[in-house]
Amino acid sequence: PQAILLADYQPFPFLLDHVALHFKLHPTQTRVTARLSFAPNPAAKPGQDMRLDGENLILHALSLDGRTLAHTPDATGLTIPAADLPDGPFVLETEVEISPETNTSLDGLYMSGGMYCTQCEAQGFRKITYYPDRPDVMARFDVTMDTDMPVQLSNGNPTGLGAWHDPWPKPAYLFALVAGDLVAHSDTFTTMSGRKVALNIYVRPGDEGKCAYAMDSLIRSMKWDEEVYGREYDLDIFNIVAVDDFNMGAMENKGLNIFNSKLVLATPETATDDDYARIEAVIAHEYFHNWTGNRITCRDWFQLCLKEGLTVYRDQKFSGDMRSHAVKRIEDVLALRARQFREDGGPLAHAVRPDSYVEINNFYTATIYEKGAEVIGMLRALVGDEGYAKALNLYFDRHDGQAATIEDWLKVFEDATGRDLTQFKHWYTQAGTPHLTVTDDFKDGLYTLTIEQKNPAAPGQASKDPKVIPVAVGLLNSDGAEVVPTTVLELTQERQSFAFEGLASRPVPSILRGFSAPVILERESSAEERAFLLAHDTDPFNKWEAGRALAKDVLMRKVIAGGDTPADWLTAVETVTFDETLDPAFRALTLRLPGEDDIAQSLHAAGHVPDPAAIHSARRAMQGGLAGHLAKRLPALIDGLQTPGPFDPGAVAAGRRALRLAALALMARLDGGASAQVAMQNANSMTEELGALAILLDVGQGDDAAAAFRLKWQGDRLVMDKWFGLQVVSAAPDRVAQITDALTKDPDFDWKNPNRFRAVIASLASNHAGFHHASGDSYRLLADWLIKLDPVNPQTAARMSTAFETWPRYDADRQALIRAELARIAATPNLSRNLTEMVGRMLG
Ligand code: DPP
Ligand code: ZN
Repeated sequence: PQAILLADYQPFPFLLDHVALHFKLHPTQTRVTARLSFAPNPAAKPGQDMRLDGENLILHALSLDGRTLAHTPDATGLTIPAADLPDGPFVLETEVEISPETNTSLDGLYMSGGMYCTQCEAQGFRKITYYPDRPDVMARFDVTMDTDMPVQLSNGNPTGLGAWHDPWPKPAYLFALVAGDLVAHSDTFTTMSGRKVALNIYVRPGDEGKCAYAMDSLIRSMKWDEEVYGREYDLDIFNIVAVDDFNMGAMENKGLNIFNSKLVLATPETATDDDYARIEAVIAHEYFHNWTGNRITCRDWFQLCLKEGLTVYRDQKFSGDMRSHAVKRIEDVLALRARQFREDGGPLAHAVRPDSYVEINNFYTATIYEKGAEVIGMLRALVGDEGYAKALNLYFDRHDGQAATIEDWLKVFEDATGRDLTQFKHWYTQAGTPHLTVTDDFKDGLYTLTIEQKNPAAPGQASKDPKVIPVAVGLLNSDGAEVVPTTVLELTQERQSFAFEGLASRPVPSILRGFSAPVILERESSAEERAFLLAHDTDPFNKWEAGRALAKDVLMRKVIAGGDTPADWLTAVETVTFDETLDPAFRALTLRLPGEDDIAQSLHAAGHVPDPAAIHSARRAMQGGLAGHLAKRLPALIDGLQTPGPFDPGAVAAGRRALRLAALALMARLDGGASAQVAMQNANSMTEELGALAILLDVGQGDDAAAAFRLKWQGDRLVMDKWFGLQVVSAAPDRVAQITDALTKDPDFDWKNPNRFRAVIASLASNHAGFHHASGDSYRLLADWLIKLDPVNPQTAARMSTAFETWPRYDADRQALIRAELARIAATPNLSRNLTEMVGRMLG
């Protein structure tokens, strides 16, 4: 397949003023009529052919200004030669036939649980009708439909049953249509200018009692975007629909967001605290896209981070405001390191704004999203809050209604603040995670920090210029008092020194506060210094980070050289765990040991070859040592954290549950799971029920509990996804392939449903020691399933293939095993473009 290059961008030769669509819905023979009103684009070279995208369409009629045309489409679209096109405006009309029921790709118009629904980002609209399916072609839409379904939805405002008018010009990827037997959970929102907006969350009958939290999150998001960004909603109605079969988390279609049902439906009995937090975050994310994505969209798909990085940045801040900024930041950085640093350090590394792709769906990645958000956080650190606010206002003023680029985005910051961002742009164009090395010196009251940056090579990018890196630093004296408050140092050279004067004694530096840049910080530091920062740092992120770095040092040393768990770490963790002045959520995070994949990543970076089995046993031994050390104090901690009374999904109560479960997990290492059994029996929330079950499975005492859990939750798809996933995640390394294989033969393993497929097959990859078992059984199993899924749902198959991206870390035997599976996938006949590209990049 041919790569598409950023450098080849050309505007579409025609402007599309208006689109009228009519759908005669039928499971296998839907007819779509499209009336497209075009005019020549003055910004493009005149006299060009018109190329329309179209896939899997049966063309029944084609006419231009009422005259029938006889052009024959090819496999990817339809060309109308310039000679057949008038000089001025014209109307092109098509009628095509499509088959939603047999569309298993969940891309375009498809059916899920008897309802019609759509997913058009990035390029699904071309499976609905012939169209210039690119984000810089923006048009006003009118939609009508013909169906017996009681609920008939599309974008914009309703003008009758199944008739919709969207006044805001939009690209086709934001189109949506839903028709089904649905019920609504409804509310209203009055905007800052006093307009009343109808809000509906549509679900299948029986689920209407599970929408309250999503609705509450939506209302809070709408209010937040008014208060913090001055952005008001712009239609009379905002609809959300929950569907069970969905490739992504959710989709921001104008006025009609479509969500994976797991990110909408929640009750205390069925959803965990993590589910609640994700629902809140994703509802906000999709709503925030209304301005950052929809009103201002992307010129082309290379600019995807323009809307995704910014919208992730916005939803992270929203969640921080709703919950705890410190805890949210720690969680975001944990996820960034686990997913983005992993990606950035392997064969799939790519820039936040890539300059080439084969299949755009392969670029909905942690780099575009999460690193894209980090880049905006850095920009804000460099220009300040006021500069950021000015720049964003200018962005909305200048680009509203446009399809913009990263150049436009940076220009807005330059114009609003006067700052030159030429060097900053490297963050968008260069892949790879920078490494910072810090050394320090103290003499006669002068403290000097010397920071060096190294930008490692990435695929297609060998040498790199230094980046501008905001490094937030604070200094503490030996009593733990802060002598220099947080200061942002701007590292612009490869090696640079920063001086602090007038200090009475050698300070302890707290570097990269708040994780001010997405970099790997390398600094030789003693266990004493880390423990000191864990006890005294005023920056909550770095306080946690000190504890994590300490735990990581201990764990890595244990993997490499074996030996006991040092007492200074045990004491430091104990102090935090029982410090009642600290947020329980923070204490729970401090109790969490670095994950096995994280240790493998760090060992590899330090020049070792990670042994997954050794990492697994060292980590378990360290947990066991911690449990033993805290033994006497655990029961009181567990009892004291009980949360009686009605379930409260808020962050404070969730933090208490998290700490209680962390303590129960340690306790299970001492009592064989007896306390967890009791907790499971008395659980009054899914968080506790599932958490206790995970603990029991982890200590090998969960079989009966898992069977009982299944009986109880058999009828609830979303809860059963959790059940499936947990069996795999908690399986002992030498049993994981066998257990996974058995689960795939379960009658409830509906593998065409992405949530269920992910629950089983993606969990296989997240059981680090089990996935990398020396037998290679798990590698084979994953490859078998990717090959099976690919013809049915290439997007999900390709996404899941990233489990293999870490192969270069491991020993020669494992490398050979993984590469053999990748080669086997690559050799499969008729492999999708999606999976072909992924496997090819991983093989290098
Ligand atoms: N629906 C996905 C998201 O919101 C893609 N835009 O990020
Ligand atoms: Zn998004």
